[in-house]
Amino acid sequence: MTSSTSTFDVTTLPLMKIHDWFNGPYPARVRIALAEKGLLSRVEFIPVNLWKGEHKNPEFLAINYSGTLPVLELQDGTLLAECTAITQYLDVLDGSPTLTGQTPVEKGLIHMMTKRAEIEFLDAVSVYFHHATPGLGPQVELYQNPEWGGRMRDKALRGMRYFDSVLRLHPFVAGDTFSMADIAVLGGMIFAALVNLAVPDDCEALKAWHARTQQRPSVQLWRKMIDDAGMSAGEQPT
Ligand code: GTS
Repeated sequence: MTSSTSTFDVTTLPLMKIHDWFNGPYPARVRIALAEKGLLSRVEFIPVNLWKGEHKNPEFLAINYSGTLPVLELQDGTLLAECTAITQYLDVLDGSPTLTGQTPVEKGLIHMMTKRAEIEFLDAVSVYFHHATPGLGPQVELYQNPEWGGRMRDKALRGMRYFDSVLRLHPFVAGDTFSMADIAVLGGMIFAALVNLAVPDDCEALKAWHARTQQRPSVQLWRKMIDDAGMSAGEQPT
């Protein structure tokens, strides 16, 4: 992790706010990125309760037009939505990007694989959740299209097979080092577990990569934040 290898003093950074919901799959991506960068102590988390539809309230839509979490708020009022944009910002703060690539080729590959992780896997699981399962409940899910949701479930399974084939070739999603692309696939795995979408048995490389990533201090810190709240990833509060 950058915190242990860099001389950069994170305590010089102004405090940031993250609007999120503590056990959501997309928020997990930014929380893991924060942990990778050793920045968790510089962040105040502002809870936005998805299950109550707070992300669709006019006050929150003024913060993020898309009505999604997470959102990073800087001290000067700058608002950054989209996990990729937030991760990119966090990664260059210390002048030593570890998650988004150093060279032009690394940057290009990581961007491509992150986008693929979203399109082919994570976003597909999310559409399945919102359209073909009860999702966030009838008060929040005002329009559902179960057929579309079912197609996206199949797409997500194809996505798992694609990433399995990628991980048969190299240890991480975008090559030889852990990156933002791995975090995006982790988001997909977190969401898939939440909706009981099992990884096909023959996706051995994907499973082995997943087991390896669970040993990373960043992933363990993310899980601890959820455990400390007494809930599992994505579980609905009572
Ligand atoms: N493209 C966005 C990103 O990368 O940040 C997607 C963000 C997203 O979909 N976030 C989820 C959300 O706000 C949060 S969670 O479901 O993972 O907890 N979903 C609510 C909704 O109604 O779509």
